Amino acid sequence: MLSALSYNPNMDVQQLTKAFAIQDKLSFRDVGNGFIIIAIDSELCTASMALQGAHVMTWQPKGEAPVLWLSPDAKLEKGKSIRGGIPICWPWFGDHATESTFTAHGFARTADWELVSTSELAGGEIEVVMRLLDTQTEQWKYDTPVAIKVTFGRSLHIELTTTNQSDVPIQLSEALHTYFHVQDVRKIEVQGLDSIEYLDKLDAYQRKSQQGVVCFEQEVDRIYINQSSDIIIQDKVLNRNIHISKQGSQSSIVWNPWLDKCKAMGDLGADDAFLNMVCVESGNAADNTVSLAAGETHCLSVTYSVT
Ligand code: TA6
Repeated sequence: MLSALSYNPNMDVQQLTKAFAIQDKLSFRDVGNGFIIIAIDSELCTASMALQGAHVMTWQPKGEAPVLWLSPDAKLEKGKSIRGGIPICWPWFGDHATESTFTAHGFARTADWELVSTSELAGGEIEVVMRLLDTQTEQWKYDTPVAIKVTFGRSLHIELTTTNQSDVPIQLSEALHTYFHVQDVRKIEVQGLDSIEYLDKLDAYQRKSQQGVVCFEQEVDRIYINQSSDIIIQDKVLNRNIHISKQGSQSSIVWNPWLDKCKAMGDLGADDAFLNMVCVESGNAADNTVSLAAGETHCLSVTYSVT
């Protein structure tokens, strides 16, 4: 049942403000042509989130450098995916398993999600709940509503919940495709993947085993499988660790485009933008595709924190 306050894609900033704003903490902005974002500024953090795709764009705990990376050339336009932040790859990760013409990483990240609720929690965190109820498109014929709950505080907590309301089992692959800000990708280590098997996208998806920490001296594009433990991004220049702790996720994808792909993609902001970002994505992909029985619910959740 839709609550009276559910956002529909036609609500304007004034209507959203009346229904969902939190004085001095959460406001709405139309950044052009009806592309509306949520702006958060609390005692704990600043953040922003696009209604399209329920896309967290920025998150910065007070007193910290930004934790997420957002391209200065990110397109904030209807129907275009946003380069950076946390794109939601759903209901498939990467290229569609059988249809090469289908949108890479699924359609959730450019869909019009509904805003269900905003609230301030006892500890000062700001919680935003959004959902995508109408999931049946020409690329996906199943009734599988998906909801996201984001808790913005000194840590960032995200829950992505899919319910299979169809009467047949579905195959779901997904990822929170998170772009993290680093000072120099050549001077970081991604820890926690030692001895984990991965599919190397840059080598015909050959199966390999990670030796020690992940370092970056060239393009990296790997799907680590059967992997559920915590990951740390150690930034030796910013002298900080970004902690990634997840539930309901058996895969982690590690990606940096490096120079040639960064230039070719053209929306990362500068030829050397790859130096300031790394993707460590928590999801279920490849061997870890989730088979969801009729009526079953699946939740992928992750918490980011900085020390
Ligand atoms: O997660 C890594 C990856 O699949 C890369 O292969 C690259 O395609 C990246 O995602 C970005 O994809 P996008 O569709 O957002 O340009």
